[in-house]
Amino acid sequence: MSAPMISLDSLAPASSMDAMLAKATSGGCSSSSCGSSAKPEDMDTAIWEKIKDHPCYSEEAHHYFARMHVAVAPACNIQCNYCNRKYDCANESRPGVVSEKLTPDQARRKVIAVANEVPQLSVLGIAGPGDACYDWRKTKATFEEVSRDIPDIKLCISTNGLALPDHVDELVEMNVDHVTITINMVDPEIGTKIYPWIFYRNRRYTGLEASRILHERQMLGLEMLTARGILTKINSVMIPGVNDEHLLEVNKWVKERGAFLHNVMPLISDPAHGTHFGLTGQRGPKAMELKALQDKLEGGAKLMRHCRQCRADAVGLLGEDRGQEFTLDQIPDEVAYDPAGRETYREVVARERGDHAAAKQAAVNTVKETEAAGSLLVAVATKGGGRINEHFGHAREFQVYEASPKGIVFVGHRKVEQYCMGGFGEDATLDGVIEALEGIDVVLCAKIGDCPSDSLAAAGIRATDAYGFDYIEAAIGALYAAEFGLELLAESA
Ligand code: CLF
Ligand code: SF4
Repeated sequence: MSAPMISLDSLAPASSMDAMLAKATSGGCSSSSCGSSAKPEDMDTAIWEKIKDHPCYSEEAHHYFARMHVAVAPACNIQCNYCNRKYDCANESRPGVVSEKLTPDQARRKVIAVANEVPQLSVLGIAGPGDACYDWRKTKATFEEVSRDIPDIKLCISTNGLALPDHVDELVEMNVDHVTITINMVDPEIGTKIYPWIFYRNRRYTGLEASRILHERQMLGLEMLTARGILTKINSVMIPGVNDEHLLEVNKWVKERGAFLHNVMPLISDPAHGTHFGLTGQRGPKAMELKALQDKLEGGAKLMRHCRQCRADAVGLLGEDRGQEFTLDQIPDEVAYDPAGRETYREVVARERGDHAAAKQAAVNTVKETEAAGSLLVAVATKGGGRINEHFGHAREFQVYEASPKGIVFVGHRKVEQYCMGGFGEDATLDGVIEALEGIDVVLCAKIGDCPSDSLAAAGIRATDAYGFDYIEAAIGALYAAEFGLELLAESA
């Protein structure tokens, strides 16, 4: 199989089309033959136009495009048992203190600075650290200010839904066409185990009444958004023993009300975060428990499986966080938007993703044609661009794909501590990486040494760098065909 050596990640700093194309075509790329559209055949064109550059709403887009969050909305109107207000909103973030809360003008300057430096940027999201709809004045001002300078940036919000119905008309006016609602229950009895109180119409409610109001407002908000053609994503936090099985019911309800995606995220629970669940010993699900629930949900509302539970001030591709490069002290008082980098990047991506789509389709066909009965769980080290382009020891996460007679699908990711620092690997870190790769059959990466490869093998996980820089699905297709009899699997490194 040919292995064109492109990393779109490496294209990012190049500012001209010529420079980006020169990098893209080095190593034997054949991209010029392909069209710019990778639209799935079964998707409506209008919907594809809305999601094709949104890294959360399209799994395919998340290989190419970045989002940034601005932490302009610190106030919240409910209490979730998995949240400590000193930390990011768990609607959209892993627990970790937001570095800086921003005013709308500071947010505007930060977005422009990021857009000038990160050509992958396509979406501006407001995901707290409180609730974007409750802290509405600042959310609205931020969107209005940024849209004036960067009219083509997509606007996206995340909310608990309580205040959402009050702002749907303004969301339409502002052209916000992606809204996430966190819905953890459709049975208020279960809600009492997750929400101790809400604050609604100047009154505090507790117990069953609080959960009933929240539930009704969430359903109303979802129905209003669907009626206006805004794409909705439902986030649900999977809390073992509380709402895990109940999320099957949630999935049915939100599908009936027009949700575009359902994103089931694992509870992150740690006593150090100071949350009710953390302090009372409520555990989060293991990776394979999450996958089992997601597998059960297949066939209902379409699932998002590539969520990274971002911080409320995250910047970059979903698997990375470049927030520390854009703290306020590094941003000038006056900053002007230069669209050249983003425009050029999009042109290069349009060509690259056409090639990627063709390679993916060929690989899926290969897998289906083998008529094998088995499945393979494959963990991939990647820096983006849809390719196997990260060294095993440098990976901070692995993307997980399942190959089976149904095709090749992205089924999740596993976060790990970087194993190799400054040329040396720590055994203890490697043990943690191997633990995180529980259930994985094969690891694909751009490079791996004998030591980690042997340790993985001892744990029953094969690893190879034989497909380095290939498209992910193309490599998995070849691997699957080899596994089930067509060719011998490439030798481990
Ligand atoms: Fe941000 Fe959320 Fe918009 Fe994406 S994140 S507001 S929809 S731009 Fe995305 Fe991050 Fe998951 Fe959220 S990976 S936590 S789903
Ligand atoms: Fe925390 Fe978000 Fe829940 Fe509010 S909605 S309590 S900020 S997790």
